[in-house]
Amino acid sequence: MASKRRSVPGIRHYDGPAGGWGALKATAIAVRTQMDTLDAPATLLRTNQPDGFDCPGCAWPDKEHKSTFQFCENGAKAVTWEATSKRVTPEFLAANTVTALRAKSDFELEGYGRLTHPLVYHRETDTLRPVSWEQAFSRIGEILRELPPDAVEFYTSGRASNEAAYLFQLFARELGTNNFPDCSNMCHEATSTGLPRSIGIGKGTVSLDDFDKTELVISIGHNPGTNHPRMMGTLHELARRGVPIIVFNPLRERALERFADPQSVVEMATLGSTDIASTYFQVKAGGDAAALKGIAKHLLEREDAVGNTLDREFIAQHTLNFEDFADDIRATSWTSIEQESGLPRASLEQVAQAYAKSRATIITYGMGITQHNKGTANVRLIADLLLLRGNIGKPGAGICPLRGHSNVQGNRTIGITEKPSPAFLSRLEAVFGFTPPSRHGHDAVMATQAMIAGESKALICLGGNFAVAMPDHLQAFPAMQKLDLSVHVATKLNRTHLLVGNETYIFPCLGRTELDMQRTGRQSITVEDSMSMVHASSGKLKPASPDLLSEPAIVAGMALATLPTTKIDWADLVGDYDRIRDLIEKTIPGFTDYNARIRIPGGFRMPLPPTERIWPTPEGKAVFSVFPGVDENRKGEGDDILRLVTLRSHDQYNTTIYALDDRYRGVFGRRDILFMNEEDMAQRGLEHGDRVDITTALPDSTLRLTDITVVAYNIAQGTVGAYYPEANVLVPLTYLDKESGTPSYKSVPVQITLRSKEIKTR
Ligand SMILES: Nc1nc2c(c(=O)[nH]1)N[C@H]1C(S)=C(S)[C@@H](COP(=O)(O)OP(=O)(O)OC[C@H]3O[C@@H](n4cnc5c(=O)[nH]c(N)nc54)[C@H](O)[C@@H]3O)O[C@H]1N2
Ligand SMILES: Nc1nc2c(c(=O)[nH]1)N[C@H]1C(S)=C(S)[C@@H](COP(=O)(O)OP(=O)(O)OC[C@H]3O[C@@H](n4cnc5c(=O)[nH]c(N)nc54)[C@H](O)[C@@H]3O)O[C@H]1N2
Ligand SMILES: [Mo]
Repeated sequence: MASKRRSVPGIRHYDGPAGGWGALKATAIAVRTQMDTLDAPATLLRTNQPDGFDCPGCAWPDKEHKSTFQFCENGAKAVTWEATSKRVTPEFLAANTVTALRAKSDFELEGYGRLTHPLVYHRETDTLRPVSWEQAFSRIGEILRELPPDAVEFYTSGRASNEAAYLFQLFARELGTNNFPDCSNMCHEATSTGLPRSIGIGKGTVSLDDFDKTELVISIGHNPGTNHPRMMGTLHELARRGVPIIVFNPLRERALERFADPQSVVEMATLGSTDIASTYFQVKAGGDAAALKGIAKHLLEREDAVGNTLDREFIAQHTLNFEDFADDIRATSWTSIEQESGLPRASLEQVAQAYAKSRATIITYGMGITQHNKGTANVRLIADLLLLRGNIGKPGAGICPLRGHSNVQGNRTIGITEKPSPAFLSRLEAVFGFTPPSRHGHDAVMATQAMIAGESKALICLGGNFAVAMPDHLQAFPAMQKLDLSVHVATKLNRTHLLVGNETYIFPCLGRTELDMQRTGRQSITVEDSMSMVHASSGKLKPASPDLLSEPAIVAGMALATLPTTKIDWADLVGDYDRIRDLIEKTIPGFTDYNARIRIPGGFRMPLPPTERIWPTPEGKAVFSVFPGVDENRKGEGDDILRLVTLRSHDQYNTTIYALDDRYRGVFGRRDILFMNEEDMAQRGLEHGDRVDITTALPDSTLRLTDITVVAYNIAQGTVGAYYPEANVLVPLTYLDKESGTPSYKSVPVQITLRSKEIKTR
């Protein structure tokens, strides 16, 4: 950091490691401000235990779910945020109009606490009022029955359990639509779309055991210190064992540099820490394809020169299309690779050499790879690189996409998809006796477009904060307000709920931590983590209010009221979730003995044929993909264009903002900032603390974010960073990966203009 930089309120250099005592302190604050401190220790101790609940924080697995309590700062925040003692009461809602609440931030809205009653929007008074469950369901049924089924959108946020999501898709399909926009469309859709072509399944192939056996980890485009904190324990262990960890990330993320493990008595007592990344490459935003091709290029060069670099036997026996891939890599010039990635050839050669030396390599990746308009190609290039040395289907090796929401992977497995397979649909028909629609439905962007066009008239959200998570709020927000009906199943209030349509219902549901009692007693739900382990989760806390229903009960209530001739015994399913799992077992492969196997602590693993070198592609082999060129549609961009990445702070869970700090990046009490490289600042005559306007630099774009403070930061040249969701106003709805539909949240071309040299005082 430069020495004589002017001081900017809320911006302080953070020098320490990630984790450590800072993490313990942050946990204590989360507990103190949200929970009854008497309940807190017992609740936190039940996180990810065999008889407890699955942490709603992230999808990183646990060793057999029976390890001793794993301390996790952000897991604790997620739990305390749900188990808070604050409540949004009918009195509060009577005293605050929806218009007034809509002016609040998501941070303030969620801060009011848990929802306690089913609510209906009352237009005359502009308030949300309690309504009975029966009345609400029956009115929703009336409206839905009048609409063409394809005018209804069924949104899922990946927290929903397998059971709730399964009922949700049954409801939609019995009604007659495959409109399933879901959070995965904004997240790992590039994985779900890209990997089946490469290896036959749209999921990762590694397990925690593989991390014990690996000789090299390449970590691309994810920030585990914040988003998958329990992964830090694994990386910490690897680093201490001397396993190299090579990082590609435009930002210097502290946890990937240095980490003090709160589980380590020695590090905590001595204020010590461990270096995590053995080498850290600050690739340009969107430059990963070029970097991956550079690594592959050196491997091919080395194979030609000295041999013994590629796994020739594996390639011959298990793959197709190698020659086309190799031709394209040979044809890609080092100049274009260096220019696009922002990394020198020597660095990429160094990675290739480390890779050639390792007998078992894992590549982990996150949103830095998928949220690009070449996201699917990025994912396939990662698979290609692994295939070159036979790194799929052997111990210690494989591909490891870090999933987002704690059950986003499970939601896809049990049928939340706008493009269902004919096999799945015919099983539904055989088991339930109705004919599900086979027309493809809408993903998240298509659903928003249909709402904007006035073609979709109703939106039912199983969790989430749909409009705020989506790009281009200027279009998405008014589209919500044009709907005939919006329904939100939620734990807390957010801005999407308040974008009320003609009629709007908000349904408060039980959270993961809470006791779910039904006809047959205490229920468990099930979830699938990033490593395809399916296990049970059951809460014990007293529900936030006696008027809450479980997610399965709410979905069933709506379905019963909407489908007069339904073929499904909804009440029976809600009374005993084992019955829902029986149906999942009958209609979806991989769930044999579902109910028995989730009763074993730790659960079971979904079948992953590539781990045994069985490739469920049409050709029965793994397939190399060709990604011609290196760029992300940069053609025609001027020199003054920067690439914006939208980021999560350390104090947020997606659109849920726990607090306004981002400790490891040295930001405190504010989010209105733009991280910028000092060279880029100097070129534009900008200083640390200047206030700027950001505009999206695409033809016809008028997208703009004003009065943002520039912060000099260790970020790759050509790349700037701002917080999600505030910066979503800059992301065009149609600027996306055409293959997967994923918005390019991490590569928006922008221009920066000076607004004021005067530092903002707050
Ligand atoms: N505490 C907490 N946990 C979470 C979440 C949360 O918000 N808070 N969200 C959950 C969800 S839904 C998800 S999807 C995951 C998200 O977890 P991550 O995948 O870690 O997502 P992001 O925070 O968006 O960060 C992506 C990282 O990629 C880097 N990056 C940006 N652009 C590029 C690029 O072009 N190339 C490369 N190589 N790197 C790039 C950024 O600098 C950042 O470090 O976490 C899940 N867990
Ligand atoms: N610019 C930009 N935009 C992005 C991203 C980005 O990196 N940059 N990331 C994208 C990604 S990866 C994702 S996954 C999406 C996230 O999109 P969503 O999943 O739609 O958003 P969340 O913020 O996770 O949803 C928060 C809300 O979920 C509700 N909730 C919490 N717990 C529960 C529960 O147990 N049950 C129910 N029914 N509701 C609950 C609460 O009401 C809370 O307000 O955002 C995407 N948008
Ligand atoms: Mo996500």
